[in-house]
Amino acid sequence: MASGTALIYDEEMTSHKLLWSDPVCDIEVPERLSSSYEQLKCYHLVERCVRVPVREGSEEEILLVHSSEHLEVAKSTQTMNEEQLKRVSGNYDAFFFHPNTYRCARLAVGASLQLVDAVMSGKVCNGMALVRPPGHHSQRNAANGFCLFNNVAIAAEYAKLKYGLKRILIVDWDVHHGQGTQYIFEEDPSVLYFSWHRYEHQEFWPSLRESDYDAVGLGKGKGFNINLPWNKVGMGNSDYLAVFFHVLLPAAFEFDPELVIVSSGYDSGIGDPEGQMNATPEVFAHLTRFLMQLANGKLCVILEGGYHLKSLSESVCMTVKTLLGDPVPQITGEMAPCLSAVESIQNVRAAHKPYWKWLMYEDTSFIQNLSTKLLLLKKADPNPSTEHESKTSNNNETVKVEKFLELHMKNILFPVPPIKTATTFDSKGSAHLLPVPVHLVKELDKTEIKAFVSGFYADLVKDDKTLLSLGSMLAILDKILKKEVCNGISESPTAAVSVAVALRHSVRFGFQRVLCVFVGDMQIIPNTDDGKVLMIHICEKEQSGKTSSKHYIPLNWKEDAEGNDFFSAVLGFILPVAYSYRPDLTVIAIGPNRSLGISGIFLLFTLLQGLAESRILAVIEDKEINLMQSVAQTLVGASTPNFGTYVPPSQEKANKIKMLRDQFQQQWKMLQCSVKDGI
Ligand code: X5A
Ligand code: ZN
Repeated sequence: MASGTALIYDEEMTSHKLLWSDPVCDIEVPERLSSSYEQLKCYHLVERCVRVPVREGSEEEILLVHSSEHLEVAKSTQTMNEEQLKRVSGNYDAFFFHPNTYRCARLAVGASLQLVDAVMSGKVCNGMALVRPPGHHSQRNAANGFCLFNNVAIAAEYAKLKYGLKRILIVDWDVHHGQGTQYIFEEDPSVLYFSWHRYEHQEFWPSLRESDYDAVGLGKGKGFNINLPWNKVGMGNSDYLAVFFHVLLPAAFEFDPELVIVSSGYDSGIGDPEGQMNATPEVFAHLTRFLMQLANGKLCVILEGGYHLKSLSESVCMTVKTLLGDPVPQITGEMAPCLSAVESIQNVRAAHKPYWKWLMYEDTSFIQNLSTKLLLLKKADPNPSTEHESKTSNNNETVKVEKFLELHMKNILFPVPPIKTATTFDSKGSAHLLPVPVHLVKELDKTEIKAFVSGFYADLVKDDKTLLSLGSMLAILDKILKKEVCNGISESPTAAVSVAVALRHSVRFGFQRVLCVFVGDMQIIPNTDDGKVLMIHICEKEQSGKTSSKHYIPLNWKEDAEGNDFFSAVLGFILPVAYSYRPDLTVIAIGPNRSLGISGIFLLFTLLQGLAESRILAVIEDKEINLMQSVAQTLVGASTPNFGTYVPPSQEKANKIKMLRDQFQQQWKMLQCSVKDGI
């Protein structure tokens, strides 16, 4: 499998700049590129990437998307004087030409294609291109919104042509609608275009009717254009994540792309004067991580907007750091989407229901008249979702955000241990099956172990085998708690016992929230009454008498024999609950009689790695020892696991998720994806 992250940057793209005064365009400055690159150097990320040179995109390549008229106009600006440049620029909505603009735009296209080549040839696994001018507003025959050529659209057409790709996903997390990209692909079912954007009921630029959620694509392309309009400013981390859980990710897994391209604008980040949103840089680490789970990890991130230099550069760094495989920081902020976001989510799900299997059994209905609903809700719900305050941005605000980010980044960034995964040698010698970069924890001798476990469930430790296994589990857990490793795997003759001890030990250590996902039959339920442990128990049979605690969630689930239908449970339930909870540590245990196949287990491990700063303890019952190697591979990040093809849940299972959502969404608010459910 390909590894490595490409970084493409060329200073020459800073030579395109505004030569006259224009308050609309003056935010698209060369420093956007140079300061992002400087910050990458600062975090020592540049040296960890594979440097790929830029090239000029050829005329032929530009013509994959644009008209020859458009190309000729652009070309003709190279020799113009300022007055002429100003006149041509005036033909477009929010664009400026400089004599070097054409050259830079060709480099921006070429950089994007170099990235596609590096990823598709297997030279690297993923990468980012820092380019100017941006691309996603640019249309077949027009420059628009600081964009001359549509870099991302050309990259997608190029990938289809050169590599014969049949399915490409474009994720446009820029705060503006990439209407250019929508127009180019709206009839094309081979490109799934997703965009969220500040919309404010069509008040916000470019103020198009076709930016709303009901623009789903045309002709054969119906269902392959997904618009999520933000009708309020101030959207934050939880709103973005909710859209990923309840809209983008299920669609993306069902679509099963062969390549993912991000139209990566950071004007959706905090402090941006255009977006006026509140999402902090680490949210981009999480979004990036999710997208890395698709298309076998083939991910091309191409810069679009982003006008608050500090916010932009920190967010770029979070993205590249994540592409490199570093664990992602804990997400900050209250984990509850706002009402307006939930309304948009509900509407886009309703609009897309006819086109997607994953929405087949969801009862979706459109919601209008937000203000009346809001009143009703406030009366009915003593604890309503929060509404964001609208705020105006000015210079003062920009400086405030700069200072905030300075401190914020210091708080959330943590040193990554040099070794990621810990395990112990076991008697059967299965450790040699594990991938290379694991840390082998020294076995303790019996008296040491006895001292170690004496405080725990002494009555449970009946035999040497259990004692030894607890000893090695605790040794591994200790490495995780001391941050010497990120994660670890231990085998156990009785997973339930190991888990009980692990949870107790972590809470004693001082962890406030430990998430435990237990797969299989479990005899002993540890004492979870202190609320410091949240247990999600995935098992085949209904468990009796354990449902009293609100920190014990039984999920009765038997994966289909034919395929894997666990996606809906993970995306629609487990992840939202886990993100609402924000654990300090995740324990995933595989016990006897597991009701999940290997791909379901992969899915759990991979997606839950985004939480708790990637701290995961895996406990695997020794009968399931054959899982060790694949789980270890997922944990060291050596491979992007293949989850198998998406299988939609049966009606019965869809109903189960729906019921669980209704039952728990007041407590775990990231579950909310419709307003009426919340009442
Ligand atoms: C790429 C991008 C924004 C244009 C805003 C014009 N363009 N008001 O973010
Ligand atoms: Zn933008």
